[in-house]
Amino acid sequence: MTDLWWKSAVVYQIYPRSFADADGDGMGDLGGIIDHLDHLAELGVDVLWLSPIYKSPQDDNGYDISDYQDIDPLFGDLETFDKLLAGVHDRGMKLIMDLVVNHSSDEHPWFVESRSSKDNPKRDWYWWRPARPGMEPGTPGAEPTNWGSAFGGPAWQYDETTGEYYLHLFSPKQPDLNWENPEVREAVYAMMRWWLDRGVDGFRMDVINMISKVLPLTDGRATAGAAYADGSASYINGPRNHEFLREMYDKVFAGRTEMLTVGEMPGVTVDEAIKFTDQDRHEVDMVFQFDHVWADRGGDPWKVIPLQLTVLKGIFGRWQAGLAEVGWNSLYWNNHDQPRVVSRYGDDSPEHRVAAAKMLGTVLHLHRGTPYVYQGEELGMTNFPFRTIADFRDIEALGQFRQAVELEKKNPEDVLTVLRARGRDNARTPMQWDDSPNAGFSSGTPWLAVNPNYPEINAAAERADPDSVFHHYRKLIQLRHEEPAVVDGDFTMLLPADERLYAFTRRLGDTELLVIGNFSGDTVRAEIDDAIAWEDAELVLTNVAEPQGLTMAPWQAVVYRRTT
Ligand code: TEU
Repeated sequence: MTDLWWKSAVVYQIYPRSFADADGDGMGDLGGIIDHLDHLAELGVDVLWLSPIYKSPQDDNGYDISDYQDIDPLFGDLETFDKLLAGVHDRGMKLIMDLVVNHSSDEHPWFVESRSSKDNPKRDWYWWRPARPGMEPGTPGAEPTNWGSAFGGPAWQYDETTGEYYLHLFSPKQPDLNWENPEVREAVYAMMRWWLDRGVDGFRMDVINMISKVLPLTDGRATAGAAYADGSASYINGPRNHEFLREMYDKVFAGRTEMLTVGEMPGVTVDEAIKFTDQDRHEVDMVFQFDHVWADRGGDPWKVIPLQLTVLKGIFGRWQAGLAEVGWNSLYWNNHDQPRVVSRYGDDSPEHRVAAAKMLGTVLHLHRGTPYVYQGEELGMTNFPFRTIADFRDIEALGQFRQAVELEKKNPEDVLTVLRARGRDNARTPMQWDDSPNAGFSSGTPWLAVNPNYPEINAAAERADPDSVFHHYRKLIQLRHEEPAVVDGDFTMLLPADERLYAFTRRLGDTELLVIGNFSGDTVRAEIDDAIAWEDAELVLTNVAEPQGLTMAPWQAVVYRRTT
């Protein structure tokens, strides 16, 4: 078994275009990250994950890559990257890159060649198919399968050069790479080795459970009222997924130590995740599952259903139990695709925001797994007050809005209500550094508006305030570093039927931790076995000035420790 240093680590995700702008063009960059490394060192995180900084037409903010081995001029250059990497390593942190290889940009030279003719040597590097038999190529409904793409519209783009279609599960500017072709895989592995040789410490792998497709590609099940069918049965956890990741391990990671690999896997099940993260199988160290961030959506994509705490606890409980013996969990509330958790599952009103943000952080970080903090989460940043569709920049929001309103005839206000609550731009507004203009993010015009609450919510104010969300996150990270029961303790869910309290214990040897979070604005007594004894235990962490034992104030969190 290799060393599992990442079990006690906390990862911090940076979305570079929204983190800090050093050159005043309104767009975050590598220089901005370098300028703020001390903020991250003070927070105490062990690993930084950078969302894509490679050369890209920026159709999906860099998740469409046209050169995997260069930096986009928006962000800097390779020399600045090396400086950043050195700055990270000097502070005892590691740096992992985003690996986006389910698809490339349509402007990548591989795709430019591939589309040029049917007999180009790179033709088979992507998924080309003729029109549906009997249909006129390029006409509505002639797509090779009936699948919709993640960003609205069909998953196939007609290309006049050769009269065929190419597959794009995301934007038309993100053609899917054909992983069946060994040359594609070798090219990806070579590129990965090049980054590791440069000194990076691993990868977060974008939609890596979509790289193996079920052959032949066939129609998905259509749903009434939807313009396109869901093709996911043909590409989620496909038949060669494990084989490809094992091959990647052998050809890229074997023999290298202190690496971290995390696979982003929408729709992954517990059973599959056990296999993906079983250290003996040599695939990835951990996966990002989605169940807990899909807990507020039902069958109708254009409805937000209020969080039911019992559902959320059921999901986490299942994942904690499933990966208890074999495998490992990643833990996250936020990333660049998710709305801000304090607005989503907490309460972002002035009265409760700080307590709710700390409570949510506490509950998450005390689970078994590796926690991820997304930029601004450590400040309790909130969703943005979007008004109209014109306020959004995200290709997903714009594409889905168009499909829902124009093709599916949904009520635009209903669609907007969901985008306001769940849209990805909520996470992408600029990082709030201080109370100067543009929150200290940029001296130019930010590419996406700054949240107007920055005079109250910003890093400078929080670093100076010992009771801030920032210092609470710092303590959570420190607790993981110092208390082995947080890392290795087993997990037992308590009060599974309670709709307001989230309670569990962690035990390692004779150390036992009790964690309770109040997901409500009510004062609630935690009726657990042993309550009186627990009230005499050591209170390791809380978020209220005058804790009343197990009588939980609104949005309160407690962590107790005892030795038995
Ligand atoms: O996201 C994958 C993914 O499943 C998204 O569709 C996500 O579930 C959705 O956007 C939530 O609203 C990854 C990246 O994280 C995302 O930023 C990219 O747009 C996408 O892949 C394509 O690369």
